[in-house]
Amino acid sequence: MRIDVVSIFPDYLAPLELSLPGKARENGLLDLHVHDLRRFTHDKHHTVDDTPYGGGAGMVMKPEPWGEALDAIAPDGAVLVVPTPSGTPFSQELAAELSTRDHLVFACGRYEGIDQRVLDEAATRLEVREVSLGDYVLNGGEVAALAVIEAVVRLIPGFMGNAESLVEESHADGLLEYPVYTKPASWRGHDVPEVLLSGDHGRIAAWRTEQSVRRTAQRRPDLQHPAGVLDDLELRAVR
Ligand code: 6GU
Repeated sequence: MRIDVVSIFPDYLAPLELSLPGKARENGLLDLHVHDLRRFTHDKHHTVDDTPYGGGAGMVMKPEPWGEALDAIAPDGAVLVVPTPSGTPFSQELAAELSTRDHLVFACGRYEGIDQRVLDEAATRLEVREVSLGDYVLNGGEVAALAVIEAVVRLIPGFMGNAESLVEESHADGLLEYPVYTKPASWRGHDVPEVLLSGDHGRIAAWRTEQSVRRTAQRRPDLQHPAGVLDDLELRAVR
Protein backbone atom coordinates (compact mmCIF):
# COMPACT_ATOMS: atom_id res chain seq x y z
CA MET A 1 0.00 0.00 0.00
CA ARG A 2 1.11 3.55 -0.71
CA ILE A 3 0.13 6.37 1.67
CA ASP A 4 0.80 10.07 1.06
CA VAL A 5 0.07 12.72 3.69
CA VAL A 6 -0.16 16.43 2.86
CA SER A 7 0.12 18.91 5.76
CA ILE A 8 1.50 22.32 6.66
CA PHE A 9 3.08 20.59 9.69
CA PRO A 10 4.87 17.58 8.19
CA ASP A 11 6.88 17.16 11.43
CA TYR A 12 3.60 16.26 13.13
CA LEU A 13 3.63 13.01 11.16
CA ALA A 14 7.05 11.92 12.50
CA PRO A 15 5.47 9.18 14.71
CA LEU A 16 4.65 7.32 11.49
CA GLU A 17 8.33 6.36 11.34
CA LEU A 18 7.85 4.41 14.61
CA SER A 19 5.68 1.56 15.83
CA LEU A 20 3.29 -0.23 13.49
CA PRO A 21 3.56 1.98 10.42
CA GLY A 22 7.34 1.94 10.88
CA LYS A 23 7.38 -1.86 10.96
CA ALA A 24 5.11 -2.09 7.92
CA ARG A 25 7.52 0.20 6.08
CA GLU A 26 10.49 -1.96 7.00
CA ASN A 27 8.61 -5.04 5.79
CA GLY A 28 7.99 -3.38 2.43
CA LEU A 29 4.20 -3.51 2.93
CA LEU A 30 3.88 0.27 3.21
CA ASP A 31 5.34 3.03 1.07
CA LEU A 32 4.75 6.23 3.07
CA HIS A 33 5.45 9.81 2.01
CA VAL A 34 4.79 13.08 3.87
CA HIS A 35 4.55 16.36 1.94
CA ASP A 36 4.62 20.00 3.02
CA LEU A 37 1.67 21.84 1.47
CA ARG A 38 3.71 25.05 1.40
CA ARG A 39 5.88 23.51 -1.31
CA PHE A 40 2.89 24.07 -3.61
CA THR A 41 2.66 27.84 -2.98
CA HIS A 42 4.40 30.45 -5.16
CA ASP A 43 4.27 33.68 -3.13
CA LYS A 44 7.08 34.94 -0.92
CA HIS A 45 5.19 34.13 2.30
CA HIS A 46 4.01 30.64 1.22
CA THR A 47 0.41 31.62 1.98
CA VAL A 48 -2.02 28.72 2.46
CA ASP A 49 -5.03 30.49 4.00
CA ASP A 50 -7.33 33.48 3.51
CA THR A 51 -10.47 35.03 5.00
CA PRO A 52 -13.79 33.26 4.42
CA TYR A 53 -16.24 34.53 1.78
CA GLY A 54 -19.44 35.51 3.58
CA GLY A 55 -17.53 36.52 6.68
CA GLY A 56 -17.11 34.74 9.99
CA ALA A 57 -14.33 33.75 12.33
CA GLY A 58 -11.07 32.14 11.35
CA MET A 59 -9.34 31.41 8.08
CA VAL A 60 -9.98 28.99 5.23
CA MET A 61 -7.32 27.03 3.34
CA LYS A 62 -6.90 28.42 -0.19
CA PRO A 63 -7.74 26.12 -3.10
CA GLU A 64 -4.69 26.70 -5.33
CA PRO A 65 -1.98 24.98 -3.21
CA TRP A 66 -4.27 22.03 -2.53
CA GLY A 67 -5.13 21.73 -6.24
CA GLU A 68 -1.47 21.65 -7.23
CA ALA A 69 -0.57 19.25 -4.42
CA LEU A 70 -3.31 16.77 -5.31
CA ASP A 71 -2.47 17.01 -9.05
CA ALA A 72 1.10 16.02 -8.16
CA ILE A 73 0.43 13.48 -5.39
CA ALA A 74 -2.96 11.83 -6.00
CA PRO A 75 -3.21 9.92 -9.29
CA ASP A 76 -6.57 8.68 -10.59
CA GLY A 77 -7.66 5.65 -8.58
CA ALA A 78 -6.26 6.88 -5.25
CA VAL A 79 -8.60 7.41 -2.30
CA LEU A 80 -8.51 10.92 -0.82
CA VAL A 81 -9.07 10.79 2.95
CA VAL A 82 -9.93 14.15 4.51
CA PRO A 83 -9.99 14.22 8.33
CA THR A 84 -12.61 16.71 9.49
CA PRO A 85 -14.98 16.97 12.46
CA SER A 86 -17.82 17.26 9.90
CA GLY A 87 -16.94 13.92 8.27
CA THR A 88 -18.68 10.57 8.61
CA PRO A 89 -17.60 8.71 11.77
CA PHE A 90 -14.44 6.65 11.29
CA SER A 91 -14.97 3.01 12.21
CA GLN A 92 -13.29 -0.38 12.22
CA GLU A 93 -15.42 -1.21 9.17
CA LEU A 94 -14.04 1.77 7.23
CA ALA A 95 -10.50 0.94 8.41
CA ALA A 96 -10.94 -2.58 6.99
CA GLU A 97 -12.23 -1.19 3.69
CA LEU A 98 -9.35 1.29 3.36
CA SER A 99 -6.82 -1.46 4.20
CA THR A 100 -7.72 -3.16 0.89
CA ARG A 101 -6.92 -0.09 -1.24
CA ASP A 102 -3.63 0.44 -3.10
CA HIS A 103 -3.17 4.17 -2.54
CA LEU A 104 -4.47 6.51 0.18
CA VAL A 105 -3.81 10.26 0.18
CA PHE A 106 -4.51 12.19 3.41
CA ALA A 107 -5.30 15.91 3.12
CA CYS A 108 -4.74 17.44 6.56
CA GLY A 109 -6.57 20.73 6.90
CA ARG A 110 -5.98 23.40 9.54
CA TYR A 111 -7.90 26.53 10.48
CA GLU A 112 -11.63 26.39 9.65
CA GLY A 113 -11.07 23.86 6.87
CA ILE A 114 -10.24 23.57 3.16
CA ASP A 115 -12.12 25.50 0.43
CA GLN A 116 -14.98 23.16 -0.53
CA ARG A 117 -14.10 23.35 -4.24
CA VAL A 118 -10.90 21.38 -3.60
CA LEU A 119 -12.97 18.40 -2.46
CA ASP A 120 -15.60 18.90 -5.18
CA GLU A 121 -12.97 18.94 -7.91
CA ALA A 122 -11.06 16.01 -6.41
CA ALA A 123 -14.31 14.01 -6.35
CA THR A 124 -14.51 14.25 -10.17
CA ARG A 125 -11.54 11.87 -10.44
CA LEU A 126 -10.90 10.42 -6.94
CA GLU A 127 -12.94 8.68 -4.27
CA VAL A 128 -13.16 11.26 -1.47
CA ARG A 129 -13.83 10.14 2.14
CA GLU A 130 -14.35 12.88 4.74
CA VAL A 131 -13.95 11.18 8.12
CA SER A 132 -14.30 12.29 11.74
CA LEU A 133 -12.73 10.64 14.78
CA GLY A 134 -15.58 11.65 17.05
CA ASP A 135 -17.65 14.49 18.40
CA TYR A 136 -14.91 16.83 19.56
CA VAL A 137 -12.71 19.36 17.75
CA LEU A 138 -8.97 19.06 17.06
CA ASN A 139 -6.89 21.93 15.69
CA GLY A 140 -6.12 20.12 12.47
CA GLY A 141 -6.32 16.82 10.63
CA GLU A 142 -2.81 15.60 11.49
CA VAL A 143 -3.58 13.74 14.73
CA ALA A 144 -6.69 12.24 13.11
CA ALA A 145 -4.62 11.12 10.10
CA LEU A 146 -2.17 9.39 12.49
CA ALA A 147 -5.05 7.52 14.12
CA VAL A 148 -6.65 6.51 10.83
CA ILE A 149 -3.31 5.39 9.36
CA GLU A 150 -2.49 3.25 12.41
CA ALA A 151 -5.96 1.63 12.33
CA VAL A 152 -5.63 0.90 8.60
CA VAL A 153 -1.99 -0.22 8.39
CA ARG A 154 -2.33 -2.92 11.06
CA LEU A 155 -5.06 -4.52 8.90
CA ILE A 156 -2.97 -4.72 5.71
CA PRO A 157 -3.05 -8.38 4.67
CA GLY A 158 0.19 -10.02 5.77
CA PHE A 159 1.05 -7.36 8.31
CA MET A 160 0.26 -8.72 11.79
CA GLY A 161 1.71 -12.11 12.60
CA ASN A 162 -1.27 -13.40 14.55
CA ALA A 163 -4.54 -13.35 12.62
CA GLU A 164 -6.45 -14.34 15.79
CA SER A 165 -5.45 -11.18 17.61
CA LEU A 166 -7.31 -9.23 14.91
CA VAL A 167 -10.43 -11.38 15.08
CA GLU A 168 -10.61 -11.41 18.90
CA GLU A 169 -10.17 -7.71 19.51
CA SER A 170 -12.65 -4.98 20.34
CA HIS A 171 -15.21 -4.18 17.66
CA ALA A 172 -14.42 -7.11 15.34
CA ASP A 173 -17.67 -8.75 16.55
CA GLY A 174 -19.55 -5.57 17.45
CA LEU A 175 -18.84 -6.02 21.18
CA LEU A 176 -16.29 -4.37 23.46
CA GLU A 177 -13.45 -6.55 24.73
CA TYR A 178 -13.80 -8.52 27.95
CA PRO A 179 -11.42 -7.64 30.84
CA VAL A 180 -8.02 -9.34 30.80
CA TYR A 181 -5.70 -10.53 33.59
CA THR A 182 -2.19 -11.93 33.97
CA LYS A 183 -0.04 -13.17 36.85
CA PRO A 184 -0.02 -12.90 39.83
CA ALA A 185 -3.41 -14.47 40.62
CA SER A 186 -3.78 -12.15 43.63
CA TRP A 187 -2.47 -8.57 43.63
CA ARG A 188 -3.06 -5.88 46.29
CA GLY A 189 -6.07 -7.81 47.54
CA HIS A 190 -7.66 -8.11 44.08
CA ASP A 191 -8.09 -11.65 42.76
CA VAL A 192 -8.30 -12.85 39.18
CA PRO A 193 -11.84 -14.23 38.55
CA GLU A 194 -11.85 -17.90 39.55
CA VAL A 195 -13.25 -19.11 36.22
CA LEU A 196 -10.07 -18.00 34.42
CA LEU A 197 -8.01 -20.35 36.63
CA SER A 198 -10.41 -23.29 36.14
CA GLY A 199 -8.96 -24.63 32.88
CA ASP A 200 -12.55 -25.12 31.64
CA HIS A 201 -12.36 -23.55 28.17
CA GLY A 202 -16.13 -23.69 27.65
CA ARG A 203 -16.86 -21.81 30.89
CA ILE A 204 -14.09 -19.33 30.14
CA ALA A 205 -15.47 -18.56 26.68
CA ALA A 206 -19.01 -18.13 28.07
CA TRP A 207 -17.73 -15.85 30.88
CA ARG A 208 -15.80 -13.69 28.42
CA THR A 209 -18.79 -13.29 26.14
CA GLU A 210 -20.99 -12.35 29.08
CA GLN A 211 -18.44 -9.74 30.21
CA SER A 212 -18.28 -8.32 26.67
CA VAL A 213 -22.05 -8.12 26.45
CA ARG A 214 -22.36 -6.43 29.87
CA ARG A 215 -19.65 -3.88 29.07
CA THR A 216 -21.17 -3.09 25.72
CA ALA A 217 -24.66 -2.65 27.17
CA GLN A 218 -23.34 -0.39 29.96
CA ARG A 219 -20.74 1.68 28.09
CA ARG A 220 -21.90 1.64 24.50
CA PRO A 221 -25.65 1.07 24.27
CA ASP A 222 -25.43 2.55 20.76
CA LEU A 223 -23.37 -0.40 19.44
CA GLN A 224 -25.19 -3.01 17.42
CA HIS A 225 -24.35 -6.57 18.27
CA PRO A 226 -25.64 -9.78 16.71
CA ALA A 227 -28.86 -10.97 18.38
CA GLY A 228 -27.51 -14.54 18.28
CA VAL A 229 -24.77 -13.76 20.80
CA LEU A 230 -27.32 -12.88 23.47
CA ASP A 231 -29.85 -15.56 22.60
CA ASP A 232 -27.25 -18.35 22.55
CA LEU A 233 -26.09 -17.45 26.04
CA GLU A 234 -29.54 -16.69 27.46
CA LEU A 235 -28.35 -13.25 28.55
CA ARG A 236 -31.37 -11.31 27.38
CA ALA A 237 -31.65 -9.77 30.86
CA VAL A 238 -28.66 -7.47 30.24
CA ARG A 239 -30.28 -5.88 27.16
CL1 6GU B 1 -10.96 13.94 11.71
N1 6GU B 1 -10.36 16.42 12.39
C1 6GU B 1 -10.40 17.48 13.22
N2 6GU B 1 -9.78 18.59 12.87
N3 6GU B 1 -11.03 17.45 14.38
C2 6GU B 1 -11.64 16.32 14.69
C3 6GU B 1 -11.63 15.19 13.89
C4 6GU B 1 -10.97 15.28 12.72
N4 6GU B 1 -12.33 14.21 14.49
C5 6GU B 1 -12.75 14.72 15.63
N5 6GU B 1 -12.35 16.00 15.76
